[in-house]
Amino acid sequence: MKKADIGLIGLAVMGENLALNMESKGFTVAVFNRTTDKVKTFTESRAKGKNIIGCYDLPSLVACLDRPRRVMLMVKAGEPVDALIESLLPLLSPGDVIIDGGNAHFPDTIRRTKYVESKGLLYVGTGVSGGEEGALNGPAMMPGGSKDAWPLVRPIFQAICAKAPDGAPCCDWVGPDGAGHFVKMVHNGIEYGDMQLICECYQMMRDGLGMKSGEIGDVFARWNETELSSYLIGITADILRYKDENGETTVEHILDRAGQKGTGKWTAVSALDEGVPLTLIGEAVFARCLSSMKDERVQASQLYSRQIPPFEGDKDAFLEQLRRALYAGKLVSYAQGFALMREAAKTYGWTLDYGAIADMWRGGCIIRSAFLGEIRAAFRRDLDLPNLLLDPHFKSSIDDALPAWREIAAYAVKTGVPMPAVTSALSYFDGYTTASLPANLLQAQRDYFGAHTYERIDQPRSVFFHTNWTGRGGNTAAETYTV
Ligand code: NBP
Repeated sequence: MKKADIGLIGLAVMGENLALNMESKGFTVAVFNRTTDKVKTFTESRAKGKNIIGCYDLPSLVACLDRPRRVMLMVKAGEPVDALIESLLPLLSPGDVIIDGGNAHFPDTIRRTKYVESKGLLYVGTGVSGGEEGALNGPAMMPGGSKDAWPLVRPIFQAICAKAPDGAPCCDWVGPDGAGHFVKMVHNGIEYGDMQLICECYQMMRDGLGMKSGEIGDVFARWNETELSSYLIGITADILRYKDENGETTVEHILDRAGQKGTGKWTAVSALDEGVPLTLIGEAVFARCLSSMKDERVQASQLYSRQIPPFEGDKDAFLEQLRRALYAGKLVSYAQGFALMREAAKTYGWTLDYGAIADMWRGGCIIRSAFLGEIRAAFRRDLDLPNLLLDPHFKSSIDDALPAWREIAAYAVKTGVPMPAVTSALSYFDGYTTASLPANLLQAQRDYFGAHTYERIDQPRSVFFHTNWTGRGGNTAAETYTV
């Protein structure tokens, strides 16, 4: 019997669809699932008649595989991955590859790569984005881990992944150990930001302009024809126009409590660890937390009841301003996300190709958009660009959008329509583009109460001074360090 090209463990939504995708590209896939009924169901239904071999225990799965063996895990992230690695290690041989395609937290992938390599095997932690449909028809894939594994997994990954509009595979080697899962985590953080920005525009149209869902859907459909063209804007238009069997708009019946699985939070925590201002994604995570406090919000809304004033003005002109504010907010979000990757790359010793990352995200994944082509171009112009806001193309985009962005932020603040991502993005922009911030006063405060010292503008950097502000303190300064 022909041996399988790859083994796939975990037949939930992602695993099943990835197995079918691999098979459709000519690979033979051996599959296993902890609850073995699912193997039977799968092989007797969707996988019936295909080159998919159902296995009912791990030794049988491993025995089916061509060497060097490739085993991909598509199971719940966390402890199940460690448990499966432990079970697989005695069954595999040096040179075989274990691949984790789930949403692992990147420090786990760093640890697992070291561990699996210490046993003589190779390890790949790959981000897979695109949900159910992507898994079946072509996801974006962000692999990292043992570099020697790349030639072994590349033919399969680049066959099954999405292709960008110019045909380029949306999968390339990202870097060592946890680099792939880190980039996938930032992708998910950016996804949180994009979704939040879109939702804020929806709320402004609904509550600020008094528009109905279908009409708002039409606006998003029109925006999808502009530089905002993206998967998320497209599905937003579909959702807002979707009606149930009673002719009612489904979105209006959905409870406004957002769920989250943690990748946005990880991105924000990583930004705090790296000292990178990632305000937009942070706001997006907190906006989900705030939304989940439904009962408290209802109570507070009664205590602080307010009427959003009816909109008076040129609605079309306002909508165009809103579109520009969304674009500008999105640009800030990506600028912050790429800045985070740059800092993390230094911390973890990765060499990341930011143009290639933007390239990989152009197809298959949830944040796919025309905009990513512009980001790729910016990094092709300047490989070492520290922040997308410094790129000449994006500078002119921001110049175009800025008056509208300020109008929308001001209108939101004045009328009480919450737009935390749009407004905090503007605050970040204003801070980032201000040469002199009030941190001179802040340093003085720190020195006053804690003798934390300060640098002077008339002295070289890293020379520290302390003032005895009250005349009562001594001249001893605290250690100078940044945490
Ligand atoms: P889930 O994340 O819902 O995981 C279910 C799978 O994990 C089932 O096959 C289940 O087996 C298996 N599993 C669990 Br739970 N505990 C296990 C254990 N201790 N040992 C072995 N298997 C175990 O599935 P999913 O939504 O297909 O996602 C798979 C991975 O891909 C996750 O890491 C997820 O975060 C990631 N991901 C998901 C999406 C998406 O859109 N759903 C997108 C991108 C990435 P059982 O049948 O026996 O319970």
